[in-house]
Amino acid sequence: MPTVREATFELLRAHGMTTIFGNPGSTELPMLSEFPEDFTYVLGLQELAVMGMADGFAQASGRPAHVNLHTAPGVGNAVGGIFNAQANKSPLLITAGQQARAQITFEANLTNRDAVFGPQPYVKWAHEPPRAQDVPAAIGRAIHQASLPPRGPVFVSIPMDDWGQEADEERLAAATARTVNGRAVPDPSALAQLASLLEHAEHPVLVAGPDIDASGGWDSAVALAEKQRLPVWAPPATGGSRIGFPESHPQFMGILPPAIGPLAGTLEGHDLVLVVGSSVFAYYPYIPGPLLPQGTSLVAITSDPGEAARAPMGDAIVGDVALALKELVELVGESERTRPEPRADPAPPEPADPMTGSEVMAALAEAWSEETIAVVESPSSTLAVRHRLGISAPGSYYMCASGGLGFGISAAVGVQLAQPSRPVVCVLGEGSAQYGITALWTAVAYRAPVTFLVLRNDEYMILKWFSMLEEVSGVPGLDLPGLDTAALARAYGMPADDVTGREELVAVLGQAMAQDRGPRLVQTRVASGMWLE
Ligand SMILES: Cc1ncc(C[n+]2csc(CCOP(=O)(O)OP(=O)(O)O)c2C)c(N)n1
Repeated sequence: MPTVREATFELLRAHGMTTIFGNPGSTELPMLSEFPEDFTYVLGLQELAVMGMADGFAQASGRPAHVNLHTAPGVGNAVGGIFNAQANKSPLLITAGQQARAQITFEANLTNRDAVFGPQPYVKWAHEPPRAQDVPAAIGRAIHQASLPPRGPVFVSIPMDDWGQEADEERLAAATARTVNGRAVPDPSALAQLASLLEHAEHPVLVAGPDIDASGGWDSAVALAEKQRLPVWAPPATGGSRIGFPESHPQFMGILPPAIGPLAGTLEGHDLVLVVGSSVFAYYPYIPGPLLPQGTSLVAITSDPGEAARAPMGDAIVGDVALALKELVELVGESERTRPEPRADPAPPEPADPMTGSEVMAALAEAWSEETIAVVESPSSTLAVRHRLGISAPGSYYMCASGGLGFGISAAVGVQLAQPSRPVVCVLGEGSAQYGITALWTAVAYRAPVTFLVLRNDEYMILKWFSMLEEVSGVPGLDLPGLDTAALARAYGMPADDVTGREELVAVLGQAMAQDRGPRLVQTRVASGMWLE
C-alpha cells in the first residue's frame, strides 16, 4: 500500500508536474523526505520569490506549476505573489505544510490557524483535506481547478503527519486517470453576430490582450487583423502581462493609455471596438471621462466569466480566446477597408549622460534577437521597452499584470527554467529589484542564464510622477541613494558589471545574452524621468 506521500508524487508525476518551487520548513520535511530522483526541487530563499519563479515557469511553459510553502508565515510572505499570480492568470498549485492533526485544535506552535483563509481572496479554491487519505485527490482537484479558465492559483494545506499514512489506492487510481479539458467554444450564434458587426462597421479597431498569447491565438489574431484591415492597439500596459499582437506589425498602433478619459479619447473615431483576451480595462490612475466615445460600441471576447461580467461597458462573449479568433477568421470576409497608416518609428533617442531610459532600451534593441524573451519590471521605462523592442514573437514578453513588485527577477528565473534554449533578459528598476532580490541566488544556483539589466536612477521615479498626477507634494521615501544592485548580485555569487555608455552597454548585453552557462547582471545609471517612448 503506498503512503500518502508516494501517492501524491505518483499523481504529480501523472500530471507532468515534476518541478517543485519551494522554501522548506519543518512542517514540509515529511513531504520532501526521500525526494524522488525524477523530481526537481527549485529552492527560493523567500516565499515571494518562490511564487514569482513558479508564476514565470507556469506562464512560459503553458502548464500548471507547483509551489510548496511553509505553514502560516510562509503563506503570509507569499500572499503578494499569490495576488500577482491571479492577475497574471498563472495556473499554480500551492501546497503548504500544517501542524500535525493531533495538535491543530489546541494550536501548537506553527499551526496555520484557519489555513484556508490565509491566501483569500486571491485563490480560486482553498482546502485542507478532512482525512489524510484525501490529500492526493485534493491535489488532483486543485490542479484541474488551477488549469481551468480563468487560470489561477489554488491552495491546499496539508497536516504534516498525513504524508506517512496509508493512501486509498482506489481513489488514487481514479484521481490519477482523470483529465479535464476547459477549452469552451463560444456560442456560435454570438460569434456569427459579432462577425457581421465587424464586417459592417466603418472604422472597427482591435484591442489585442495578453490571453491571445496565453491561449495560443497569436496567428489567428494577426490573420483577423489583416483580413479585416483593423488597426490594432494593446490594452493599457498596466494590465499587460503578455503581448497579444506583434508590435512591429504595420497595423499595430500602440498601447492604450491606462485611464478612463484618455483611453476613450484614443478610441475616438472608431464605431466598434473589439477587445480580445483582455479585461475591459486595467484602468489606473483614475482620470474620469466617458467610458467610450459617443456612438462607439464594444464587444469583448474573454475566457474569464468574471472579466466578462465586471466590465463597466460593452458586450462580452465568454469562451476560449484562440478558438474564438480562429472561428472569427473563418466567418469574416476579406475587407475592402483601407489599411491603417503605419505609425512612425520612435525618433532615435537623444544621447545623454547618464543615458535616458529610451537610450538604454535602444541599446537593448541592438543586442536583441527574435528568440529573446523580456521579463519587465522597470516602471518608468516600461513604455520605452515596448516601443524600442517592438516585440513580435509569441511568448516573448512577461510583466506582472497587477503591478505588485517582486515578480521580475524571480519570474525571469522561472521563465528561463521553462525555456532553457531562449535568451531571457530581465529589465529592472533598482527599486523593484529589491523585492525579489533573493532570486538572484537561485539563478546562480540553478545556472539560469538570465541577463538582468538594472536601471539605476536612485529613486522611485514612477511614484514621483504619480505625485504630480495626484497633485500631492512633500511625500517622504521616494529616494534610493547608494543602492548598488551590482554589489548585491556579487554577494549572491553572480558576475555583475557597471556600464556607462551606450556602446559599452550594447557590447556587454550582447555578451551576456550569448552565454548560456549562468546569469549575469548589468547595471547602468539612467537619468531621472519617465521614458514614454
Ligand atoms: C509590493 C509593492 N510594493 C510597493 C509598490 C509601489 N511601487 C510601485 S512602483 C515603485 C517604485 C519602483 O521603483 P524603481 O523600480 O526604481 O523604478 P522607477 O520608477 O525608478 O523606474 C513602488 C515602490 C508596488 N507596486 N508593489
